[in-house]
Formats: sequence, structure tokens, C-alpha cells
Amino acid sequence: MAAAGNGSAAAGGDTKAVFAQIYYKLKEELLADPAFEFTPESHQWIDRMVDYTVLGGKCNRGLSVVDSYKLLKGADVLPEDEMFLACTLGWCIEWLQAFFLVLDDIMDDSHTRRGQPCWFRVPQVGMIACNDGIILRNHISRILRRHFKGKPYYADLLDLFNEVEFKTASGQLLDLITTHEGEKDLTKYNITVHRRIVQYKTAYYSFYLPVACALLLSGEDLNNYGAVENILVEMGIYFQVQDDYLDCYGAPEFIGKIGTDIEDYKCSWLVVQALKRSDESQKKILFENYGKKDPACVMKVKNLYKELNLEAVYLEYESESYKKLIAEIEAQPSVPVQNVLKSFLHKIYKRQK
Ligand code: DMA
Ligand code: MG
Ligand code: MG
Ligand code: MG
Repeated sequence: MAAAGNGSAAAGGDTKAVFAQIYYKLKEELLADPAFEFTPESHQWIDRMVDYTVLGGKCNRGLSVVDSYKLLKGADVLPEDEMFLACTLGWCIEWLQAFFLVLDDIMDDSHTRRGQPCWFRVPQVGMIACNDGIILRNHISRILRRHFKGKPYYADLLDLFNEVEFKTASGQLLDLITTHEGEKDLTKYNITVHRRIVQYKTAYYSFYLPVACALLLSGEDLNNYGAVENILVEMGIYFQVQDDYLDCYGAPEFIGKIGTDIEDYKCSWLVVQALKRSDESQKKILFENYGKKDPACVMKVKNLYKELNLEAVYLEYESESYKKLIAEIEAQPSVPVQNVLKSFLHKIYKRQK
């Protein structure tokens, strides 16, 4: 995505490069953690596992901490120590994402992620991936302890990560129990159910968390930012609708993953829209084919989506959401806060991956 506005292309490019470098420092510290005596084998395992699961994404969430902090400060360039702390918090979010994705891919029975096999699909990894997920989560606490213990906002930072992790795991629970064998019931799927799932599983960690990290780093009290949280949660819901759309319509080579929502009986935004627009015979097609692994069944569902013109419904939803979000953002009293929110929105509007 292009760096925001007037001549900041170099600075934007620089942010990415600095951000990327800091990853190696953080990993090195984790691999020299005095709390554990690494054996050569465990050292090599963690080194490879972290590279495999944390790297390779767009780093939108991580970079947003840095971008947001700069916008809040009104500075294009940050002193080295502040840049380091902002990037470190950004990486903590990337680690949190890696933790959730490693486990999400097992539970969703996915095959690829970021253009390569899911971590648990790698030979010799398998269910060790469950423990790797736990280790990734623990790495966040290790990083925060090393670099933030003693800061006045350390307790708030730990509390923030804990709260967001709880919300995300609860959202994953909602997502997973709708697809439980024996519980499968398309008549239960509607936009309210969808909204509840995606609000929790995606919005807090992907949107609220990066901005909340930047606010804490700026010395702000998060209790004063309820309205900002609400807008970010709305943006996160919009982002997950895009994810649901791309699961079906994105090119796997481009989005780096092969969609599984139809096979997995997910309460996707697309199936909710299809149910809402189907007549009885079309509903029958959904009831008979949704949630089956058989590619012929998947194809019937996709053909129905086409017949119902869901691509057009989605385009309409995108521009409506954008308009609503911009209006809410512009009603915010603080201009730096408006800039943070707009910059985040522009990173995702009409995204193709
Ligand atoms: C993603 O839901 C949510 C979390 C917390 C990882 P998803 O399964 O739709 O994500 P993806 O499409 O990336 O597997
Ligand atoms: Mg998934
Ligand atoms: Mg999932
Ligand atoms: Mg998805």
C-alpha cells in the first residue's frame, strides 16, 4: 500500500525496513532467553518455527502501530528508542496473529497460508503445532517483559493483550461451535450471528489492538477512547467481510490461502447474504450442498452465489461501509485521531488480499 501523502514515500519505505530488521533482534533475544536452557535441537526448532509462522504476511497490523504512533505525535520521523518500542509492539501483534493462525489452520483444516503449507502440514510438525502456538503466545509476554517492564503503562499493556486475546479466543469459539457436527443448521445463520462472530474473532486484535498500543505508548488512558474503539471494531467487521468474500472470490496465488469456508460450513458473510436472497428452491441447493467436502457440492454453492449476484451485493456493501466509516471518523473531535483512523481504513479499502 502506498505511504500516506506528501513526499513521505521514503519515510514510509524506511519504516518497513526498520520494522523488518527489528524482527531479527527480537527473535535473537527469544533464542537467548535466560529462563530456558536451549538444546541445539530446540533452538533450531524455535528459530525455524518463528520464521515460518510469524513472517510472510502483509504486516498491516504491526506497521499500523508505528504509523498510528507517528500520526498521534504528529511526527514523520521518530527518535530511535521510540521507533524501536513502536516496532516491538507491532511485532507483538504479528506474534499474536501467528499464534492464532497456527491454531486456526488446524481447526479450519486449511491447507495453505501465506503461499506455503500451513505450519501443521509441514512434515514432522503435525500436532507439535499446538504447542508451538502456545510458545508463540508466551513469546509476547517475554518480549513485553524485556522491553516494557518498568514503563508506567506496562500493566495496561499486559492487560490489553490479555483482554484482546480473550475476546479473540471467544470469537473463535463462536465461529467453531456453529459448525459442530449435529448442530449444523443453516436456518440459524443471519447477519446478527455473523456480526457477533467476526467482531470478537477479528476486530479487536486486528484493528483495536494496534491503535490501543500506539495510544498507550503515547501515554494515553484507553478509558478515554471508547468511541475510537467502536469505530475500529466496525472497521474490523468490514475487514472480516472482505476476508469472507476473498475466501471464495480471491485468487489463491494472490491471497496466499485456499478458501475452506463452504466446505467448513462457516457462517460466512456470503452464505448469510445467499440465505437472505434465496427462494425455496435456491435454499434447497444450499441446505443440500453447504458444508460438504465434495468439490461438486462446493461448485453448486458457488454457482448459486453467482446466480444471486453476490459480487454486486459485496461491492455495494464495500462502498456503503466506507461512507459510513468516513462519516463516523470525521465526527471525531481530534484531528490526529481522525488521521490514525483514516490511514487504517485506506490500508484496507478495496483490498484484494
Ligand atoms: C480468522 O478467521 C480469525 C482468527 C482469529 C485467526 P478465518 O478462519 O476466516 O481466517 P483465515 O481466512 O485467515 O483462515
Ligand atoms: Mg481459517
Ligand atoms: Mg477460522
Ligand atoms: Mg477466512
